[in-house]
Order: sequence, then C-alpha cells, then structure tokens
Amino acid sequence: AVGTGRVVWFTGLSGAGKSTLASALYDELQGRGVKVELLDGDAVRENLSKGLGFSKADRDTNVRRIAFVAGLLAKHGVTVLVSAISPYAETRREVLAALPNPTEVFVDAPLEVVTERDVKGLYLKALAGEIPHFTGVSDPYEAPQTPDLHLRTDRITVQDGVAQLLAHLGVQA
Ligand code: GGZ
Repeated sequence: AVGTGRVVWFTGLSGAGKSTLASALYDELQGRGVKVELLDGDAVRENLSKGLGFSKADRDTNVRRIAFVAGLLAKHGVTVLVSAISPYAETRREVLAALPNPTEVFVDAPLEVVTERDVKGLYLKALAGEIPHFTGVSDPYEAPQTPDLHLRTDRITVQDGVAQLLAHLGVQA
C-alpha cells in the first residue's frame, strides 16, 4: 500500500547549507524511527549521475534522475530528503509536481555570504574563471518564488533550521 512517503527537496546555491540541513534533518528523523533516505547531489553525481556535467541539459537530467528515485522510495513510505542545487525553476516545478507530498525548501544565503564561506574553495576558482558554468557566478540560479519553506542560513543556526523543518513536516520536535 502507498505509505506516508514524502519528498523534501532542498534547493539553493553551492555552500548555502543544503547538505548540512538535510543531513541534520536525516539524523532527527531517523532518531524518531522514521524511514528516511538522503539523495545528495554530490553523492548522486559520483554514482547515479556519474559523467554528467553542468550544462542546463545535464543539470536537468541529474534533477530528473534524482526525482525518479525519490518517487520510487516515497511510494514505499520513505521520507526522501533531496539536496541538489536544482537551479532551474521550471524543472523543479515539473519534478516536484509529480512527487507525493512534495516540500520545496529554499536554502538561502546571499552570494556574498557563500563566496565568503567558500567551504570547498570553488567560488574562488569560479570567480577566477577556472570553473565555467558555476552556479551563481557564471551560471543561473532561479530562486523559488513561493517555496514551502525559506531558510536564511546566514541568519539562523542549523538547529533552528531543523526545528523549522520538523515543525513544517508536523514532526514532534
Ligand atoms: C555548481 C558545481 C559546479 C558548477 C562542481 N556549478 O557545493 P558542492 O560543490 O559540494 O555541490 C555542488 C555540486 C553541484 O551538484 P548538484 O547535483 O547539486 O547540481 S545540479 O542540481 O545543478 O545538477 C558543487 C559542485 O557540484 N560543482 N561544479 N559548475 N556546482
């Protein structure tokens, strides 16, 4: 039978905190006995989407593959947490509309902030022109206009973000 599966889709710039929030939420849900799985863009690109690049076509393919797997898992009652830049609004809209109980979470930190953080040194390289098609620098990011949840990660802690997520999902904090 179709269970209580759902998909929580984290979108935002590289370094905005998508994976951090998704992974923290994963731990909280797992601790409550929720069947939960994490599909992280970074890991997906090493496996399911190995060989794909960062053109619009490749990003859309990546996002559609992730959504396909998320849908299979959700059908079996799993809460699926997706963390992927997923920069194109129309593609997000399309895949989310086909998923059960979708929640779009905009993980938002201004470009200045993620550039300053530059956890992996990618922005420095991108700004130097060493990474073509880098989201936010030399490639588009179409922010959600009406996300289900908007988390400004430069203003709240990871703990606050997770609390807001749990509240939004109707899970006891
Ligand atoms: C954006 C890039 C790029 C370019 C490599 N643009 O923060 P990260 O490092 O660990 O995660 C980013 C990841 C982006 O993969 P996604 O699957 O999330 O992207 S998409 O949804 O658009 O398909 C970043 C790294 O790969 N990375 N080159 N050019 N991010």
